[in-house]
Amino acid sequence: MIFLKNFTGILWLLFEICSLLSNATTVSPTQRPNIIIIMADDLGYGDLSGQYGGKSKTPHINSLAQEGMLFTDFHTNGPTCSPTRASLLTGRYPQRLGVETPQSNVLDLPQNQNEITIAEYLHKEGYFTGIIGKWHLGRPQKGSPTKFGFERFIGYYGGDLDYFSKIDRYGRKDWWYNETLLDEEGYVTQLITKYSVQFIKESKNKPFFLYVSHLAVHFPWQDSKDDSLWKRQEGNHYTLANMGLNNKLGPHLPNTIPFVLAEMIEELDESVGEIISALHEFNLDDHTLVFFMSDNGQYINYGEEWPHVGSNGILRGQKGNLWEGGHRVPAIAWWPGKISSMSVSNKTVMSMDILPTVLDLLNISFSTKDSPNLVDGISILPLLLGNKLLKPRLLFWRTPNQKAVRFGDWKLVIGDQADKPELYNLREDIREADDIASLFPEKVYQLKSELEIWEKNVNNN
Ligand SMILES: [Ca+2]
Repeated sequence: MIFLKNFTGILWLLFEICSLLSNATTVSPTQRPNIIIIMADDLGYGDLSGQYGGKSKTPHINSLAQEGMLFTDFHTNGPTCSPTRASLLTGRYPQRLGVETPQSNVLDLPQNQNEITIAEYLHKEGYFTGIIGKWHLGRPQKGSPTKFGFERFIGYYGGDLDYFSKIDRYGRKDWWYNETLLDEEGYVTQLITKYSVQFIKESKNKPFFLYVSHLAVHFPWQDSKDDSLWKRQEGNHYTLANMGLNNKLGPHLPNTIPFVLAEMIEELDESVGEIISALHEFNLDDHTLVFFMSDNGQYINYGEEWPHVGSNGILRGQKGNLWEGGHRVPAIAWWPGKISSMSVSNKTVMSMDILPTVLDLLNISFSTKDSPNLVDGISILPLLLGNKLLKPRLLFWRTPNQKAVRFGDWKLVIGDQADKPELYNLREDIREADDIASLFPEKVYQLKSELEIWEKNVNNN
């Protein structure tokens, strides 16, 4: 009997071990990983050095890529700030939230009352949640991050900010601690870094979700040493003509990154380095998943005054449009011991995939406050943890000026002339230089039909 009892015990033990091994990606409540999203603003596909081939010095971001997974085919849901940020936080197409352009009120719109942000999901699970930096999804007080799951918000509500005076484009002070205006000296990139590290330090004994939402490298282009130069002043209204920074972005030489932008990128890189150092210092590196990404493509030029801003590498187009340069961006996932180092993924991933991935990791079901809803993104956890294939899927983009649909290597872009869609095969023509629509009328018809179905679907939601 004793033998049988022990034998049963051993079998049970083996069963438990097998269960644990088969559920290696399932996370127990006591081992829940921290989640950090580091979002750069307007950082282009060709702005970083290393694998992305840019001219700036980005050793820390390059290390992040070497220790984790670098994506060559990562896309933002919009070619501008707010649409991408809305999709990142909700896992849904920004069109479902009624946002296709940069705008101040998104999550606080009446139609979006049922949306649940990634911060709300994680806060409910006991995570300490914070956003440090740019929000751009609502205005105080009704549209504050603290109304959407973030316990701490240190940053700004608008689309951009003077890096020193903290004045927005409308001449308003816009630097806050939750709903209270802060009057604080300092260069914004460095302040975001300081508060992010502080947040990590404070929460090192409990799981946390930290959204580090950088101003860098959005205009007005100012590097940390330019304290004495032009600054926005309270009460002045900064229009499209002067939202940049005089002519100090230069030298405006083709195929180089302007000095000021290079400095800004290097400051961003320093920030990533300090955040990773903090994780090492507090022994959090082996249970923290870090996503680094940009929110849209870079400006190649910003009108005639700034003819050479940044780089989208060999991609066509820039911020605001739906050729690849507008929405294919740098992205890296990092989790030592879980994500294989030196991985490079050419799988197509979108910003709306982050929320379903995190929910998958924590075994949380997607839901809404009081009605059935749709998650548009997919979990890329199998890709992150095993470099497995993702199912082929249709992907869509839309702005007031353009629409695009992608399936595999094929991409259809429809612009002002709706009767003349452009068709590209991205595997053979990543520059989108050869419109082959006339050679593949059936492919054009098929993708256009899928786009129409999608538009009807998102317009009704
Ligand atoms: Ca942006």
